[in-house]
Amino acid sequence: QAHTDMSNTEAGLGPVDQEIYRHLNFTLGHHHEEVNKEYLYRALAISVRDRLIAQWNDTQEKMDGTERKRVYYLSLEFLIGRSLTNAILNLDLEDSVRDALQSYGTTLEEAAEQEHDAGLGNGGLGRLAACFLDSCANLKLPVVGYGIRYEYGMFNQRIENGRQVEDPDHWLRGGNPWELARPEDSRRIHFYGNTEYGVDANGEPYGSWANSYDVLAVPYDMPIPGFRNGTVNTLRLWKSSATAEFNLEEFNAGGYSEAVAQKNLAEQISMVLYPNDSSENGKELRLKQQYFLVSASLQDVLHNWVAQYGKDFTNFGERNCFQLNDTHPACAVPELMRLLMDEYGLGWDKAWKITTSCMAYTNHTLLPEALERWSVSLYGRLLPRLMDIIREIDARFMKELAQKFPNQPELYGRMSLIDGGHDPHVRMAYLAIVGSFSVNGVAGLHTELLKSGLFADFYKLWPKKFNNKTNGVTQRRWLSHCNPGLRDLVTETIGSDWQTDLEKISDLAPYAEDASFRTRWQAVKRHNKSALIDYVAQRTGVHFGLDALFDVQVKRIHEYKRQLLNVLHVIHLYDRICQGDTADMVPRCVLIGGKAAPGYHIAKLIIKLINDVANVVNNEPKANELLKLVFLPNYRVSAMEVICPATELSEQISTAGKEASGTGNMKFMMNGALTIGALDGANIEIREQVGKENFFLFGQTAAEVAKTRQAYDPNAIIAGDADVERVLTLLEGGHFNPTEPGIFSVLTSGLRNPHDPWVTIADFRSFIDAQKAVNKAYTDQQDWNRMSILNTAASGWFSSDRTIQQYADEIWNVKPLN
Ligand code: DL6
Repeated sequence: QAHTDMSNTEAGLGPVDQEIYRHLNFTLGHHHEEVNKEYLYRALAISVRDRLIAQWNDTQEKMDGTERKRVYYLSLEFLIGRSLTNAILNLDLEDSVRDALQSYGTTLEEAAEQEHDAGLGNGGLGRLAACFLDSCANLKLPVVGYGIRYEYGMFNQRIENGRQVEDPDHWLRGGNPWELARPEDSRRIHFYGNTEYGVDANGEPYGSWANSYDVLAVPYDMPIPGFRNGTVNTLRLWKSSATAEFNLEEFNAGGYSEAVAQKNLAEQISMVLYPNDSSENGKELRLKQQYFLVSASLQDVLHNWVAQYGKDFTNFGERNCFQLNDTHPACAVPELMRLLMDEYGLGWDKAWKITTSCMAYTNHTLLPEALERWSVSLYGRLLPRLMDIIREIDARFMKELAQKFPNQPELYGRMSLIDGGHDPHVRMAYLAIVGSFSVNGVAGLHTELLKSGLFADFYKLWPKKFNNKTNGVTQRRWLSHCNPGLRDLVTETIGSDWQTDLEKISDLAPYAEDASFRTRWQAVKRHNKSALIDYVAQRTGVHFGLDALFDVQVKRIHEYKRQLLNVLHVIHLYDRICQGDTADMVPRCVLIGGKAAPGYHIAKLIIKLINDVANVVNNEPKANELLKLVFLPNYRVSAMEVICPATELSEQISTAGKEASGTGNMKFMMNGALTIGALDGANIEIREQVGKENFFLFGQTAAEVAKTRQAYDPNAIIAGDADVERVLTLLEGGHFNPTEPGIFSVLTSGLRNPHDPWVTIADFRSFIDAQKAVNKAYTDQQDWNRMSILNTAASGWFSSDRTIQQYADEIWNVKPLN
């Protein structure tokens, strides 16, 4: 705190209320009687940002003034959400901001609502990157995030007649107070053209990129504040721009659209985030985005290196580490080679040694359709010099393999960076593995499956490269900020250290046995449930009951995540209610939310089904007190901040072996929800931490799923189980959509298909039984609250501070800046 006050005084900053007044009147020129909310938000945001800047400059100076190692987190996605409330929490400004806003007749909550989410990501992978940056700042680690400043983030989702409609998310429309443009650090990026070969003065052969079409990458920096520790790290986002404004001669000659065509083409690159979370899409513009981010960021790092150390790269590999967030930035491997060789004159061997000592790759998926492959012909046309380098890396790798494993042509074919066939493709994951010194998965099971399945050949070759880093989430946003009631109760009970050391939250465990503490715990949950009731009612018109069990599944809509299984359970409950079989039921409000990739028709049909089932269930008088179903539109970071504090049952029901980790599961647990889940991703570790008696397990294991799939007969299961049969009869008979017969037949025939990869029907019975156990447990509220407390108390392992400390110690080998 002393440090902060000092910085503010030095920076000439007055109390918050004065600063808001000054920015409102002078920075923004807003001097109306009635203060507009949008202006008030902006004035407040700038006032808070000013308080970050002195610490930001300090942190930067410390970074520049040291010869210590630095880390760069390269990611096509950073799903930041809102910055205002996060900065206020981290700077400990809440009280003064609340007082200041009171004089304007408003609240912090109302001001915060004015901020658009920075939705620069699809889901788990992008939000993980944001949690990681938060933890790096909290741990004072010299880590810079590099990403793209998309003009349009993740689309806004609306529901029309039960179907998803996508609207563009122009989040920058009102300006963004959380960024500073740094045009002086712009970098030039090449595309197209060809490679020219020659021999240099020393007789060494060289290649160079000729006749390229260039664009500029202009950086915008966002501050990433640590938690009350004087550290503010940087997220540098690149915007694309033309190298020349526009062709004035052409313009004057009347060719208006031709004159601006080049400019538009350049600006397209950072225009919009691709909304696909788990399928590659093969589009040229997407490859442009990947290379654009990577080249700009590597040039930036090399530029800073040369400014500090000159053109001596001897120690570059030891002092820099690039963490690749999935394969999206994997062209960093050939691009660093290119820059070191073509721009700085290093030979292949030196450049390769440096590159492979500073690249590290994180895999986030086991789904084959999500593994990136780029057509060699597209790659070679767009990035000719990189394609040459990839071929050379592959040729040398093949030579190494042949030496180690002679006469195994099948193995070489399997492991080559370029797959064979008449339309060859670059396998980006293999490029990342060959070019990196570390390869990690994101949960224990996921890493084991990578080693035994997808990357088994590489694991045999380089076992030491492979390691696990189980994901985590930041408890600052996902408990302190979003659940102030629980934060205060926890802090009053065990002190506040858990905010920076989540292991300490285990001190709560003994209080699970204290009845008066349980009563207070429950009161907080009910308060949060009331807030969610309002949120849902405003957006859907459906009213949840306060006494019901809040059963929630929010995440991207995907077949493997099995929202469909959740709906089958809701239909089963509805069917029982209609039959009057309600003896052991507890009232339940089921909330499902999430976006479907715009081209993913089955996922969109699942949304339609949820809405149609909701319509019937919510209008059935018999179900009124017992069951509600809602599809909450436009799920995003700020929605989760209202949802997770109020959730009692967290649905983590993916087919075992398909969800790499999951991170929503961790947020719910931290906020005292109980999990119903299969043994998949980080669910396994959640169950280990909290104990099997405090977790509702169902379904087959990954090994059992693999076995089931060899001889799967869902129709036999259906015929032998009256409950599932009734559910399918309702669905197939058009009960939920009599006006559009057969609209869900793709879904029902998928369930009945012996090749259904998600084996939903195989897990139905065990899911229904586990849900019955949930009902039973919920009937005893004392015991439920006890388990809820134990879940929060066991969440210490799932802090991203723990994850990042492991990255720092075991991959990056980097120490905090003090
Ligand atoms: O590691 C973050 C997150 C995991 O928690 C999810 O389980 C996983 O599905 C997600 N992966 C992706 C895949 N995208 N690609 N490639 O979003 O990563």
